[in-house]
Formats: sequence, C-alpha cells, structure tokens
Amino acid sequence: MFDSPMIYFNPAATGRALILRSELAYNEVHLIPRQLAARWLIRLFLLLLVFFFCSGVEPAKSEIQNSSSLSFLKTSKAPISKIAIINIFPHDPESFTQGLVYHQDYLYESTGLNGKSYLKKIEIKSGKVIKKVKLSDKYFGEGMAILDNKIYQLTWQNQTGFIYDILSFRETGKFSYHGEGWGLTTDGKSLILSNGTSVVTYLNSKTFKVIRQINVQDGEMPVNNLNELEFVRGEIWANVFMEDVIVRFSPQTGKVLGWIDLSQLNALLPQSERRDVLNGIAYDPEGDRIFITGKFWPKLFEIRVQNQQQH
Ligand SMILES: [Ca+2]
Repeated sequence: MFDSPMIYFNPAATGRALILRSELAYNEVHLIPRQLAARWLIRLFLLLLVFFFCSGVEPAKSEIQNSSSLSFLKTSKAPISKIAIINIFPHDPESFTQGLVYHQDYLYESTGLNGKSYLKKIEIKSGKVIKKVKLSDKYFGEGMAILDNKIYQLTWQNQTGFIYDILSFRETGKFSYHGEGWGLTTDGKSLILSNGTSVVTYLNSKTFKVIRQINVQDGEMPVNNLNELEFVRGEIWANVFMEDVIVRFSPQTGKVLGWIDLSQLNALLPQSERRDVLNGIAYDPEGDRIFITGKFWPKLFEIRVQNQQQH
C-alpha cells in the first residue's frame, strides 16, 4: 500500500490527510534507509504520473511529436523548393490553426480544440479579428473553404460540417461526411477534403456525395498525414502534419509535383514547447500572394516560393 501524494490534493479529506501525514512522519524516522529510498522513489513515480496525466490535455493529434526532419524527402525524385519571406504579420498565438483562406482582402481562419474552436475573419496587416463565431464545445474545428459566398467548415471527428453566410457568419446549414475531417479547399466547383491519410476526396458542394478520390503519391510512396489544403495556380498544396513541408500535387492524379521546404521559419518563431506545428496555407489569386502560419504561432508569413532545386 502506498502513501499516495494524491491524498494531499483532496480538500474533502484534509483531516484524514493530516492524520496520514503524521503517521507518515512517524513511519519515516523508523524506516531503514533502503525502505525510505524505495518509498520516495514510489512517490516520485506517482508525482510524475500525476504530472503526465494533468498535462495530457492536448488532443491526440498534437500529442504525437516526432523529430520534424525532412529525411523522408531524401528518397523523393520530385523537386524541392526553398522560400523567401516577403512579409511578417501578427497572428493570434491562441489560435490552434486548422484552416486558412484568403478572400477579398481578408483572411478567414478555422481553429480547433474543443471549447476553443472558432471561425474568424481577420485583417491581414494587424491580425485583428473582425468577426468570429464560436463552435459548440463538442466540436473540434478543422479545415475550411469558401465557395459561392458560403464558408464550409469541417470538424475533426464529429463527421459534421457547417455552412455559413460569408457576410453575416450566420450558420445556414450542416453537412455530413464519412470519417475524419482534416483539411478543406475548393477548385471552384467541388469541395476537396483531406482526412490525415494520403487520400483526398472530392465532394459535391450541394449534395456532399463523394465524386472521386485521389491517392497522393510521390513515385510509389503514398504521402500520408495530408492536412490543411489550398488550391494554388491549378495545383493542390497540403501541409504534411508534423513536418515543415508543403507537398504540391496534381488535382487530377494525386501525383506529387514538388515539395516546399519551410524549415527556415523555425528560426523566426518562439522556441517554446507550446508552439505547435505548421498548419495553414492561404492563396490570394489576385495578388499572387501565399500566406503561411501554424498552430499557436504568433506570426503569419507571406512567402514566395523560390526556384526549385533538383536533387
Ligand atoms: Ca487553406
């Protein structure tokens, strides 16, 4: 039987705890050093256990950490591009960014985490939120797209999407889809959805029926963990979850056309554990601008993709 440190955290058991504590003090002076050391090791283990469970409130997607190396690109035959940074704008460090879209001078952002999921309209230069809607706590916001003056927003595991009027942010409908929702974009006709695998699904934007699916492959290698999406100059771009890269692929075949290495942004971001992964691509077709951010990032980057480097 252990003298669990948890007993001291229970206010309802204060009296009992005091008795236990005095028994504990008595026992400690009568224990031989080896027993005492074992007991303190057990307590340390329990404390670490408590700390582990208390800190484990992030969703599964952000719990999985790995070394964000680009080593998997070494086997790729597709070209890899570096970036140039054109501008840096403020971004809300409380935003767990899941979807980012540019539309008529503003950015629109969907954020995740239960109880912290929003749809926001944002002024680019200041980062100021012009309009926002909060999702019910049971929903974990995911990717979003704008089509025909409607905003479509996915949720992670609820298999429920929301439709909003772009001007009023009034919810005008819901839709369902199979499996998880991660990223969302549009080619101007269909909704295009990722689900964390290498498969991208085209949905009819009226009936929400599956039109077709493509498998994103670099040669023979499927590209898994496809996350936030953006339709850019006739290509689809996707954040690869937990990697500092964007993959560019054909909307018709899923064939990888190239990679964009964003690892240089790391040096410009806070080196704190809270800052999460790269996620968020928005394209301004009128100005040919590309905006990039990440989960809990305090900055939004306007970038230009530089000439492709061959292996
Ligand atoms: Ca996007």
